[in-house]
Order: sequence, then structure tokens, then C-alpha cells
Amino acid sequence: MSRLIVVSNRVASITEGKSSAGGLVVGVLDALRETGGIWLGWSGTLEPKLKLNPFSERHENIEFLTVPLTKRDYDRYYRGFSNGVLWPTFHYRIDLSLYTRIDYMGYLEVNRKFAQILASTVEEDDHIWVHDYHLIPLGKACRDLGIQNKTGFFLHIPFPSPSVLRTIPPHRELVESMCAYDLLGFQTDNDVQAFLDYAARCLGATVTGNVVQLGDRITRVGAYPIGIHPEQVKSLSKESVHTKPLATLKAGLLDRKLIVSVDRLDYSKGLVERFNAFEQLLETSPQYRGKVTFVQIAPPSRQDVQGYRQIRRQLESTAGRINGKWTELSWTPIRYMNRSYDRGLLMAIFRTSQVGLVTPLRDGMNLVAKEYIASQPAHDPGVLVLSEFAGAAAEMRNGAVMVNPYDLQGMADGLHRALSMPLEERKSRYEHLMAVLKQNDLSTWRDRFLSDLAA
Ligand code: ADQ
Repeated sequence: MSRLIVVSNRVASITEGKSSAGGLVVGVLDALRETGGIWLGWSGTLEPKLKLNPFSERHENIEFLTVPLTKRDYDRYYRGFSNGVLWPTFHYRIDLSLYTRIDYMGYLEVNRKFAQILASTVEEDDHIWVHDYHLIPLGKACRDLGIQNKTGFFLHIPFPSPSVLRTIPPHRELVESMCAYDLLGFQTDNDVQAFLDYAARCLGATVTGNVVQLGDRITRVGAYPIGIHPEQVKSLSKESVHTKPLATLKAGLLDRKLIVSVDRLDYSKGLVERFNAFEQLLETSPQYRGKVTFVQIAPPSRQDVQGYRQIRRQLESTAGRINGKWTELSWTPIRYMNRSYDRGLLMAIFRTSQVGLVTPLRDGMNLVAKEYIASQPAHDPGVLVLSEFAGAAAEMRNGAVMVNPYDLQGMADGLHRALSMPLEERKSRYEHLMAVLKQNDLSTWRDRFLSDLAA
């Protein structure tokens, strides 16, 4: 019988997948629980020597295989090429990309290492599902070792337009290696189109509909927008709404309206622009002064990668400046919290708020936008204000208030519209969005990808 083998940079611990986990972890665990199988990836630890025999731990029908990286792997593969070149460039921040050939070599080396582990693990009918930008060349590395199993790849982040992609010196080799997969999944049709454009114009591949032929290899390409489990998120938000931390938050708000944002602290999320837009609202709509509080929750991530310390400093100084200017004895306009929270509590904060402000400058999907809607009470829902550059915009543009995160006044207008929206309009937008989320939930995402891979 065919098993599913999932490979991603990090493997969730066995206890994850419940309240603390994000989309990739929940989606992958879900897929594996149903079919049984193997999850291979980095253990998150560093050791002095390269190891090819993974640590194996079985939990019910899933075998977790993890390997440590060396400090050198970490610097070149993870911090260097993955997060110092691919992440910024795929999010259109070529100004932050720092390419070195040595990092790229390290990236290829770790991908070859994962392929070697796969070679000693894989059985004839197994299907392999590779996740995200850390592992783009893994399919090719597998083929080089003679692994002929059905192998698919899903990219969680945007795929950039060819002119941006071409700033990465080994762009051609990278995209050629993507053609070693049988199936390539992207978040949106735009990403699919960007990939097909590159394949046709820069690789000279034959593109027929969503099928790419390079040499004798055929790769199918499709959009598989990742979803959430809306009913589970709803229950979670209801359960946590009566907890002490939430009561404290509400008491501090008095009767003020609440705007909420939750992101990893990352330059792609548009946090500084968002703070400035909130200030613009206070500037141009004086009726909101003292009447609205903006809560931003953003735990630091990737602090040892270039660009991340800078965004943290910039955000702290922007919040400080705005609060310094507008704070009154009984009101602080921006409450900026630099830490991680229990998932249930986050969903309950969403449920309590009037506006969810999700304004990335670029985002593959953005699950917070979906979680925000799923957490709302149907009788009095809050409004989602969404960036047109989030992948989620493709599905949610008809129910959200859409904004351009580069347009401060436009975002302030969007906030005003959301804060003053009549109940009937809020309900009808919410109902539309809930139907969209239910129709394309996390199980649909997984099932569509895996059945196309098997086809
Ligand atoms: P991320 O860039 O991490 O994911 P996102 O899709 O928003 O972004 O997922 C973040 C997850 O972490 C959400 O489930 C959220 O609730 C949770 N989270 C965020 N801040 C938190 C905090 N302070 N405390 C606790 N939990 C927090 C990448 C891509 C996205 C894509 C996903 C899934 O960049 O575009 O949507 O993968 O494919």
C-alpha cells in the first residue's frame, strides 16, 4: 500500500497540531493522520557533525524522522539562502536579499542530504509531498538518486514575477529543479501564472495549459489555496472568550472599539505602514480619538537573519512616536505586544474585536485573515480589512474591505468604513466569507493536492 511521506524544513513535535499550531503543521498532521506515513525534516537542533541516520519516533500511525543540522548548514541553508535570499526575493524585497555562492552551495548540500535520507526510507509506491522554499531542489536531488516515486511540491509563499526572480543568480537552476516534481502547487492563480511565465519565457519549456514539459519530464501545475478548519476555530474562539486574560483586555478597553492585528514580526507583513495608517485615521477622523484602540500582537521571528532586527527597531520607534503624540491619561492608542499567545486566546481576541486589520505588503496566503472571520459571532461580526497583496484576497475580496497597504489614506478610509459599517452589511459580508471558508477548508486543500498527485 502506498504511504505518504511529507518533507518540510521543520517537523512539528508530536504534541503540536492542537492549540498552538499554524497552517502547515495542522494541514500536514491532518493529512498524515488520515493516511498514515512519515514526516521528515530538521529537528530544530544543531550538532557538530553531519548525521544521515534520522532520529525516529512513532506516534500512532505517523513516524517522525528528524535530523539535526550543523552550524554550517544552519548558516548557509537556513539563515543564508532560504531566509536571506529566497524569502525576501519571493516577497519582492530584493533590497534585503544577500546572495552568496557559498550559501547556495550549502542550500543544495542540505537538500541532497534530505534526498539521501529519503532514498533509504522510501518504498516503491510511496508518494512524497515536499513543502516550501527551503526544499525547492529536493525533487531534483531525489531523481538524481534514482527515486522515481510520485513527488509533489507545495510553495506556501508567493512565486514572484520572472523579472524579480531573475535577480537570484541561480534562478534558472532553481526553476529547472522544480520541473523534477510531478505536481507543483501554489497558493493562487497569480503564482501559477508567474511560474508558467518563467517556464515558458526563461526556461524555454513547452507550456500547454497547466502542464509544463521540460525535456522528457512533465510537470502539472495548479493553485491549491490553503484553508483552515473554520468550525474548529469558531469553537476555540468561543471557549476562550470567558478566560481571565480576555476579561482583563476588555476591562482595559472600557467601551472603546478594538482593531486587532496578529502577525509574525516580519518585514513582509506591512506593520510599519499599518501603524502609520492608524495614525492617519486619528489625524483625519477626530471622532475616533480616545474611542478606538489598536492591538498589534507580533512575536519576533528569525532574529538572527538580516533585516529582522531592523524592522523590530523601526516598529518600536513608530509605536513610541504615535503613542507619545496621541496618548491621553485614560487612553493609549496602540498596544503593541511583542510575544506569542495561546491560539485560543488569539481567536477570542478576534471575536471580541470590531476590525481585523490584515495588511501584508506580500503574503502567500495569510491564515490570520481566515481565522479572523471564523472567530466572529454570527449575530454581531467584526469586519476584515485586507491587503490586496495577501494571497487570501483572491478568495476573500468580496467580503472584506480591500486596501492597498502602500496607500496610507486609503487604509485609514478602509478602517473608517469598517468601524462605521452597519450591522446588516457586516452580517452579509460575514456570511459570504464563512461560506467561502467552509467550501475550501484545510481538508479540501490536502485532498485536492494529494488526489491530483496520485492521478
Ligand atoms: P506565515 O508567514 O507564518 O505562514 P500566516 O499564514 O499568517 O503566516 O500563519 C501564521 C499562523 O501563526 C496563524 O495560524 C496565526 O494564528 C499564528 N500566529 C501568528 N502570530 C501569533 C502569535 N503572536 N501567537 C500565536 N500564534 C500566532 C506561511 C506563509 C503564509 C501562508 C502560511 C500557510 O507566509 O502566507 O498562509 O505559510 O501556507
